[in-house]
Amino acid sequence: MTDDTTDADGDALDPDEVVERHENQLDDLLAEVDEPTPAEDDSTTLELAGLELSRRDFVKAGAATGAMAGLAGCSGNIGGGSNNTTSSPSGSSTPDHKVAPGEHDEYYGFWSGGQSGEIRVIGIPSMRELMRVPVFNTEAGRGYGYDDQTTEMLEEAGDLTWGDNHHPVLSETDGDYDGEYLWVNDKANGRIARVNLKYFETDAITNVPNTQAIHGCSVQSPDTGYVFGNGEFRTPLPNDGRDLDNPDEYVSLFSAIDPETMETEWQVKVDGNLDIVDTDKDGRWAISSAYNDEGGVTVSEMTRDDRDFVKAFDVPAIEEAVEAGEYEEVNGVPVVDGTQDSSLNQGDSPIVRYIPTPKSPHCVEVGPNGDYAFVAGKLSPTVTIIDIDALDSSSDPEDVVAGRPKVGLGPLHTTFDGNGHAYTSLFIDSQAVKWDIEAAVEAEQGSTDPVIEKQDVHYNPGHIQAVEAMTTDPDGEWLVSLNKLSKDRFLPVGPIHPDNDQLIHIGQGEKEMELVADHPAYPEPHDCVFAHRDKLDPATTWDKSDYEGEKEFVTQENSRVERTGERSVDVKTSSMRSEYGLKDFTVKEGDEVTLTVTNIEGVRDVIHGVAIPDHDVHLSIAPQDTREATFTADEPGVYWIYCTYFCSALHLEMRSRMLVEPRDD
Ligand code: CUK
Ligand code: CUA
Repeated sequence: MTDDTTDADGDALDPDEVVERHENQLDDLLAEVDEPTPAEDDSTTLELAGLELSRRDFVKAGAATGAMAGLAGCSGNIGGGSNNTTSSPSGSSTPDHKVAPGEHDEYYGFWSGGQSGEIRVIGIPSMRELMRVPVFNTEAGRGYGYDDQTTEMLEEAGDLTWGDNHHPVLSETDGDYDGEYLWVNDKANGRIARVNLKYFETDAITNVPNTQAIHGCSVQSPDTGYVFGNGEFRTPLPNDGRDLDNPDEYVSLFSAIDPETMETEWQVKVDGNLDIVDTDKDGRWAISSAYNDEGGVTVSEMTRDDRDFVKAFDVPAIEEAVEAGEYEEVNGVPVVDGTQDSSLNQGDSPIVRYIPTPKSPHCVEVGPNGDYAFVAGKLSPTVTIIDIDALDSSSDPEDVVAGRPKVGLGPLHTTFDGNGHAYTSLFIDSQAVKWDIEAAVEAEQGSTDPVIEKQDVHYNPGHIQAVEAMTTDPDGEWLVSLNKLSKDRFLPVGPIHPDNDQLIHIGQGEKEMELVADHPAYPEPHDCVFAHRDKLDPATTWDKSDYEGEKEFVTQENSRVERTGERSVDVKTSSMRSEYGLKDFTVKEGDEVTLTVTNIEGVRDVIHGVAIPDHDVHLSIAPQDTREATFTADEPGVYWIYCTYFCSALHLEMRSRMLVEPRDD
C-alpha cells in the first residue's frame, strides 16, 4: 500500500488514479482480516453461499452499487435469502408508511445532525421532520445562542460555534425509555450535551476534561446510572505541550458523566482508539469498540496488525478503584489506569477486559436481552458476538466470543427487532443484512448460514436503527438505514449531496425486508433513536415555576425600564397578541441593555418573537416563557422592534420602539 498522493512518475494523481489507489488500499486491508489470527492458508477468496468470489470482486461490487445510476440492486443477493429488490411487491401487507393529514406518527425519531450540531426530530413512519433542536450550533429560529441563557451555556462549554454530534441516546428507567432526557456527543470538541424532552431544548453542555473527540456515547442501562463518553483521539495526558511527537505516550479516555450534574466523575485511560460504546442491561459492563491498538498515527500504522481489542469496562470495579484512591488526578478528574500493563488489569478480575477482535472493528451494540454485544468488523466481513455473562467467568478473553458470522463486506452497525434477528449495515456492499442471532452462536465462526436476507440500500450505510431497538423490548416493524451517499437518488442540488435515510419495513421480523421510502438528509446524521410516542410527554406551554427565581415573569402592568448604572439599563416587557407591554422605551447611547420579555399567553402554539434591527438580537418566546437578551445600544436613533412569529392578524402591527438618545457627556 502506498500513502503517496503522487503516481509512480511523481505526477499528481488524476481522479481515476485516486479511485484505483483507494480500491487497492481497501483490497490490501480486506485481504487479511477474516479472523484475529489469520489462517495459515491466507487465501484471497471468500466463500459465501456457494459462490466463490475474490475479495476484489466484492470491493468492486460495493463500488459499483454506488457508481451505476439507476442500476439499484446490481450487487445481487450474495449470501442467500430471498431476492429482495427495491420495488414494492404487489399485494404486500406492509402497513402504509404515509401518515394521513392530521394524523400523528407512531414513533419519535431523534436524529443526530452530525456537523450541523443539532438534533432533528423526525416522525416514524412518515419520515416528516417535526422539529430541530439546536445543541452545539446557534439557531435563530429558536433564538438559541441569541438569548442570554443559551449564549452563556455555549460560552461556558468552550465558546465554540459548532459541534459534530453522532450518537443520541435516551434516558432509561428499568431498561426502557422514560422520555425525560436525551444526551448526545460532540465528536469535534469532546463534549456531551443534554436535551430536556419536556421542552425539547438543550439544557446542559459539558466539556469533558482531558479528551478530544467524544465519539461513542451511551447511557448506562437499566436506569441511566451514568452517561458514558468515549474519547476517540489519543492525546498526551494532560495535553499541555508534553510528549508532542511521542505517540507512545498518547492515551484515549473512557469517561463517566453524572446524568444530573453533568460533571465528569471519573475516567479510564486505555490503549487504542476508543470508538463506540454500549452497556449491558444490568449496570455492570460498558463495552467499547476500539481500533489502532498499534498506537499509530497514519493509516498504514493504524491498520498494521490483524487484530484490535474491544474493551469491556467493569464499572463497579472501576468505582472501587476510584474509591480506594487508585488513580491520578488530571484537571480535577480521577483518571484510573486501564491500559493493558496496568496493575489494575493483572490477575483474575481486571478492571478492563481486552477482547481480541479482527482488526479495526467499528461499532458495538448490545442486544435487547443483554446476552450479547455485537461488534461489526468494518474491515472484516464478520460480526463478533461477545457473550456478556462470560466476561465475568472466563479467564481467557478468547472464550467470551460466542460467534462470528460472516455477513458481508464493510459491516458497521447492528440493530434488533426483538425476535432474535440482527440487522447489520454493510458499508461496502451497500446492503442491510438480516441474520439469526442464535443460529450465529450455533454456527462455526465465519459461517454465512445465519444470514437470512439482504436488502440493497442506496448507498453506503452507516448506522441502522429499528424502532425501540435499544430497549429490552424492541417493536420490530420499521427500520431506518442511514446511508452516507445518495448519489443519483434525488434531484441534483450541486456537488454537496444530501445523505439518504431509507425506511425499511421489517414487520415483527418474520417478513422480508421491504424498502418503502427515501428521505434526503442534510449532512450528516450518523445515528438516530426511536421511541414510541406514548413514552414522551412534552409540554405544550412553559411552566413558569420551572424558572422561578432565575427569571422574572413580566406582566403587562410590570413592564418597565430601570436604570441600574451609569451605562446600564434593564428593560422588562410582556408580550401578547398583538402588543408588547412597552410600546417604546428610551435608553442612552452606549448603554448595556438587558431586555427581559415574557410571553403572558397560555394558548398553545402562540409564540412571540423579538427582533431588534442592527443589534443581532432575536428571541423566540413560547407561551408562559421568559427570555432575556443583553446588548449594547451603540448608535443613537430609532429602532423598530418587531415580532418574528406570525402570531395573529395584527402580527405585522406588533411592534415597539427602542429610542437611543445621544449621550452628551
Ligand atoms: S459512527 Cu458514524 S457511521 Cu460516529 Cu456511530 Cu458509525
Ligand atoms: Cu407576536 Cu407576531
